[in-house]
Amino acid sequence: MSNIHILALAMAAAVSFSGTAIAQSSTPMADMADMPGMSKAAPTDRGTVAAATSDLSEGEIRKVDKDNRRLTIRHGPLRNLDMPGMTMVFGVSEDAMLDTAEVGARVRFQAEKIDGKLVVTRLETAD
Ligand SMILES: [Cu+2]
Repeated sequence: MSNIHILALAMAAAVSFSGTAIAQSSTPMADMADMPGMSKAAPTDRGTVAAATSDLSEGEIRKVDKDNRRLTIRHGPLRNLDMPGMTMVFGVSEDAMLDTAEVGARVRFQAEKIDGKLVVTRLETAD
């Protein structure tokens, strides 16, 4: 009885896994389709997303949490993450960022999703 139960759960997990894989694999495909000559076919700003990953986003430091290695940043739109402006908490890729960041400071930064978490991977003060 319980073996059947476990099998059913495993199958359900396998199905949701493959669903995830399909969803993820569609992203690089979409990027590959973004060739310069195709911009008329896709008149959104999707075509600039790849280029924008090297662009830094604007933000203002709202909180520095050294104990938990987190920064709260009020940020403008994050084009690489398809995120509108908001105030939110980020992890940091380097501890030095926690020293660079001062509450109230204007910054330029890059955030990336790493292992499902949003992490600041570049941080510069913007004065
Ligand atoms: Cu956000």
